[in-house]
Amino acid sequence: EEPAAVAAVPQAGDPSLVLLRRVGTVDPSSLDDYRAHGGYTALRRAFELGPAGVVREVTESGLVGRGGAAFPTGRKWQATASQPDRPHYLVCNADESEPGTFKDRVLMEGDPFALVEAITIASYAISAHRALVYVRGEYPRAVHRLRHAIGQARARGLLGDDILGQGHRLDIEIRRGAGAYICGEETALFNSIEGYRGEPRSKPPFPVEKGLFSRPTAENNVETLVNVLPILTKGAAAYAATGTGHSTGTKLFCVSGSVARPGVYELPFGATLGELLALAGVRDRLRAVLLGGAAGGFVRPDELGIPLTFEGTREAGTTLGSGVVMAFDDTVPLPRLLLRIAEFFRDESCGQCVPCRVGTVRQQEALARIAERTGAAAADDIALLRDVGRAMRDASICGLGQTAWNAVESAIDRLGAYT
Ligand code: L3W
Ligand code: SF4
Repeated sequence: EEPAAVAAVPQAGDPSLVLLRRVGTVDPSSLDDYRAHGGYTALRRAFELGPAGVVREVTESGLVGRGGAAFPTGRKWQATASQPDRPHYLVCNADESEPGTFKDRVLMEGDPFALVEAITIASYAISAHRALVYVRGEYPRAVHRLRHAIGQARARGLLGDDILGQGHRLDIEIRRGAGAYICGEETALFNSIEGYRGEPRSKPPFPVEKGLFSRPTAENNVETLVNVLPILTKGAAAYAATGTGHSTGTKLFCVSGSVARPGVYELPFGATLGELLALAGVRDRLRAVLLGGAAGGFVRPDELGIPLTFEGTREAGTTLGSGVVMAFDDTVPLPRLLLRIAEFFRDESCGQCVPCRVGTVRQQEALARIAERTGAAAADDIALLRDVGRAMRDASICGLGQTAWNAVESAIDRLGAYT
C-alpha cells in the first residue's frame, strides 16, 4: 500500500489554500462529499457563461500552463475552439515524470473530482466531446481514484450525453503511460495514445491545430486545469488579484531533499524561494537548490531572495519549471548528483534526433569520467560538455534535448562545481 497523498501536504487543512484546500479534508471517493465542499459550483457557472464566456474568464485571469512552459491557457483554448476541423479533443497531461515532481499526483489522489469537473469545463469551453487523461503508469492509486470519480460522475449525470440537462456531451477516458519520461511531451503523448512510439513530433503545427489524431486539441497539465475552478467560482479579477502581474494565482511547489518537511506546498506567486524553504524547514549547511527539476537549474544559498514567479526566475537566469524545489546540503556529492541527472537524460532520450541521442551519451560519459576522478574535471571535459550542451540546446527537436544540459551548466557556472 502506497503512502496516502495527504501525507505529502504539510499545509493540509489550512483555510488559505486554494488548489489544495480539499486535499486531506474531502473524501476522495465521495461525490456527495465533494459537492458538500463546494464541488460542481464552477461547472454550473460555466454553463451560465457559455463556452466563449469561459474562455474569456480564463484569458482574463492570466492563467498560464503549469507544466513548465507557462503558455497562456486562454489563448490555447481560444485557438482550439476556433478551429473549424472536428472533432476537438481535450487531453489532460497527467504523465508527471519530471524528477522531483509529485503535485499532480497529490491532486489526483486527494481531490479527483476536482480534476473531473475541471476537464468537463475545459471540454465545454473548446467544444470537445471526448477527453483523455494520460496518467503516469507509476500512479496506480491516482488511476483508481480517477476511474472511480469518472464512474460516479457518469452515474449522476455529470458526464455523459446531457450534462446537468444543459445539452453538453462528454466522456472522459483514462490512458496509462508505461514509464517513459518523453511521453510527457505533448506530441509524444499523442503518439503514445494513438499506438505509435512515444516520439515527439515537430512543431508547428501546434496541437491546437493538429493534435491528437491530427485534430484540434487542447493539452493541459493537471494543475493548470484545476485552477479553472477558482477562476470561475471567484471570477477572473479576484483570481488575478493573487500573485503578480505576469504570474497570477497560486502555485504548487514540490519540495524535497535536505529539508525537514518535504511535500507539496501551495503559495501565491511572488513568495521568495527563502520563504518556501523556511516553511519546509531547510536544514543547515545548504549547498544548492535545484529549481525546475532535471530540466531546470541550480541556484546558490545566497540567492534565496529569488521571487517564485515565471518572470522572476527567468530574470534571475533560471526557471520555475513545473515547481520542483530540491534542496541539497553539503553532504550531497555534487559530481554524483550531476552524473545521476545525466544518466536520467541518457536513459530517457527517445533517440529520434542526433543531437540529443548522441549528446546525452557524451554528456553522461564526461560526467562519469569526472566522477571517477573524485570530482576533478579536466579542462577538455568541461570544454566537451559545453560544446555538446550547446548542440543539444540549439538543435534538438524537443524540450528534453534542449534542456538536458541546463542543470550541469548551472552547476558549473553558478555553483562552481568541479573547481
Ligand atoms: C499554439 C503557438 N500553441 C506554444 C503550446 C504548446 C504547448 C505549450 C507550451 O514543454 C516545458 C519544457 C520542459 N500556438 C504555441 C502554442 N504552444 N506555442 O504551448 O509549449 P512549449 O513548446 O514551450 O513547451 P512544452 O513542450 O509543453 C514544457 C519543462 O516544461 N519542464 C517540464 C516538466 C515536466 C512536467 C511534469 O512532469 N509534469 O511538466 C521543466 O522545466 O523542459 O520546457 O502546449 O503546444 N504559437
Ligand atoms: Fe527524442 Fe531527444 Fe530528439 Fe526529443 S530531443 S525528439 S527526446 S531525441
